[in-house]
Amino acid sequence: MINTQKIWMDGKLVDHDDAKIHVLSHVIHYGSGFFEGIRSYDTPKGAAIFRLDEHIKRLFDSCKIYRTEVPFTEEEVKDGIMEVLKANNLKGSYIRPLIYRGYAQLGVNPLTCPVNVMVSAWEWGAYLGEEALKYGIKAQTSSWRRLAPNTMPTMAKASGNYLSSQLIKMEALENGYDEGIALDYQGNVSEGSGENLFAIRDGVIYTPTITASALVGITRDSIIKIAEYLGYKIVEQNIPREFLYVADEIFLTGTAAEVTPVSFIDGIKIGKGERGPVTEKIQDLYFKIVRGEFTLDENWLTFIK
Ligand code: PPE
Repeated sequence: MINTQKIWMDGKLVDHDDAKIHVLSHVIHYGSGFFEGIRSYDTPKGAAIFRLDEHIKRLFDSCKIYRTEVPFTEEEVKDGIMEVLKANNLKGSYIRPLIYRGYAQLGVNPLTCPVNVMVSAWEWGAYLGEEALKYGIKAQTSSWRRLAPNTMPTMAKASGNYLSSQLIKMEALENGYDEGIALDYQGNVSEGSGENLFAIRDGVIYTPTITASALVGITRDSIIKIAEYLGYKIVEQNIPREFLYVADEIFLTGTAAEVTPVSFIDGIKIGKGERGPVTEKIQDLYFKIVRGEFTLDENWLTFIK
């Protein structure tokens, strides 16, 4: 069970055990939910949420793509997040807001169902384990492709999209890997089941464009800015699968995964098969920034009032 006490549901804090929805809710049957994963960190100036504004904007963008009118403003959802963090006495946490189609009717058309909003938060450590942050993970190229354009929009962080991620993740675990990396519909590198990907070769940092069915990751954006600050050249382009094998370093990024090195792909050693020096430099600065020990952009941290 998730260790949290108070959950915000449609504007009110409710106890963990009472935070329930009806089994006939549209979202359960048809995946009609839109969510975010956000982290807060304990900083020297108190607890702060990393890139809150960008996460809430993406949440509302996801809703807009699916013609979902949210009965709360962005500010109200942000206030809800603050309330949840305070009510649960959280400093470092993982925050999960979800906007979903609730219960009225069944049938594919979501427009007949109400739009509900919930926010929960809890302590969540390293996504792929503490060791992974230091030594890297073993990944496989997934046999599952990411969603093709004109099928389901990958700019929306929609619950239904995560059926694709589940197939990628289960296959990787079943085959003894930590994570799966999916190709897009054309066979170029897309992303991990819950992370964007970066590959380094000869000092240049490459990442797939968002047209390769990758989520518009907020950590991805932060890493691009951090890498530029550190003086690296960053290139967003199509990346063929085999480029990964000959890369000097690879790492995955995400709110949950933070900056996780990849040491092997499909059994092939990447670089020296450990966290590389560029990855370490970027990872270091990322952690300093989220923990409030270094400021690259003062708007990136929202302190808990
Ligand atoms: N791609 C996918 C498919 C994805 O789910 C995430 C986040 C990212 C890229 C990175 O996006 P960002 O967090 O904005 O940098 N995945 C979230 C959910 C993970 C989960 O297991 O749940 C997350 O990291 O919070």
